[in-house]
Amino acid sequence: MKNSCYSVLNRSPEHLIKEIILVDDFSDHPEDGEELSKIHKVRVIRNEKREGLMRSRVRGADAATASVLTFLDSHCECNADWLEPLLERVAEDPSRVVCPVIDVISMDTFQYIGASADLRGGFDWSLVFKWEYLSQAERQSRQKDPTQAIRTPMIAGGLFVIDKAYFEQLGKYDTQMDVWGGENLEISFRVWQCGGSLEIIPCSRVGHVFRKRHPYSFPGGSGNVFARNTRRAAEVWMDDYKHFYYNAVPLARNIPYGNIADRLDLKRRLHCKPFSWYLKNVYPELVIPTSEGGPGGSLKQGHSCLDSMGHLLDGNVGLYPCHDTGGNQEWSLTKDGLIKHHELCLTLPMYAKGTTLLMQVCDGSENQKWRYLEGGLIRHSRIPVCMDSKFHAQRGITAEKCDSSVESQRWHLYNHGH
Ligand SMILES: [Mn+2]
Repeated sequence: MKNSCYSVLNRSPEHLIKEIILVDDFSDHPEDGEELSKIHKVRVIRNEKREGLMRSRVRGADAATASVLTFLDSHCECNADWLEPLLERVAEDPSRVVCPVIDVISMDTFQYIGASADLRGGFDWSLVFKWEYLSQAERQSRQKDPTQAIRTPMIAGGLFVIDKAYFEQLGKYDTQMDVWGGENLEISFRVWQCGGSLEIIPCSRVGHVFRKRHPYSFPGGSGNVFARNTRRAAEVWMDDYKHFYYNAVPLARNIPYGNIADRLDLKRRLHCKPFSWYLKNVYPELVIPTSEGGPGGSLKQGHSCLDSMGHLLDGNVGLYPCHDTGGNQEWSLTKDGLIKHHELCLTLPMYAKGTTLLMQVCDGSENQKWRYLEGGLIRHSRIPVCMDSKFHAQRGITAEKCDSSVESQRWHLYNHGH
């Protein structure tokens, strides 16, 4: 902590640092803060109770008097000349939110390990952050000019510079998120969709100590807090694409995420673009699971999967323990509502409840059109019947009156390779 402060003070031009605000999130050792507040330019703010990262950061930002904010974690070491390239980008255009390259400081030995600058931040449909290599074309262009900014769909989290007025105009952080996690996702969607941009500036490097585990416990378990925060981000920013997240993380469907009316209001007020715009313009590499020709998937109920049982044309289908290797369990739900097993489509041969579904040649007829609903129901597009497995042992999968409380009608779409 002390070293973090000294690295900021010693490796930045004096006139560019107005103050260092440390937020003590109700730690067990208030005397540490008192000690740190003796350092030149350091101001310590102590929370009255444990607030978590988002509310603490907003509190620190509100207390800041400079016109540009630099967020850092307490376990960082700023490298030589780290600050100027970041401030320059923001001075040129205050809607840029910029990050340094994050080098790795070993948790065990404190060894400083330089990270590749050919990386950017991305994610898959589980909405977990990951580093990914730049495309061939981007790497080549970087070889010509290694100083150029790298556009990134997502920021890793803690370390970035943002114009203070822009941070406020954009709605700071979602202060109803708890503890930690998911806030980087939320701010990344928000910046891009509401007219800003996110960049990694390769001329700036800051070391960060990566912990193997969290230093404190999460109330309700870390998975639940993470899912709650992530749900808040998905519900506000992802429009209908949130269903791909729920398909990838079915448990998240049951986690209450609180009230998001304020955030939706903010989104309207700022005239933010839809998630489809973000996918098309910022992150076209993220594969949409149901697109035609995409990787096949499976339809799961607990540990069982929808299975062709080796039947062919005009055969029925059943449930079988999932083996996750495709084959008879490979299904894709296409954009136009077909449920395909290779060239066959799951068909409702008669418009009557209790009818057994059959695999027939895909012909685009209405008997083959389905809709995947929130909660996992798969409803026929014309009549209110849903795919049900309750008679699978006797008759195969049948179409029954839709009822979201029935386990045998709830299906989770999994996509291989994601
Ligand atoms: Mn950290």
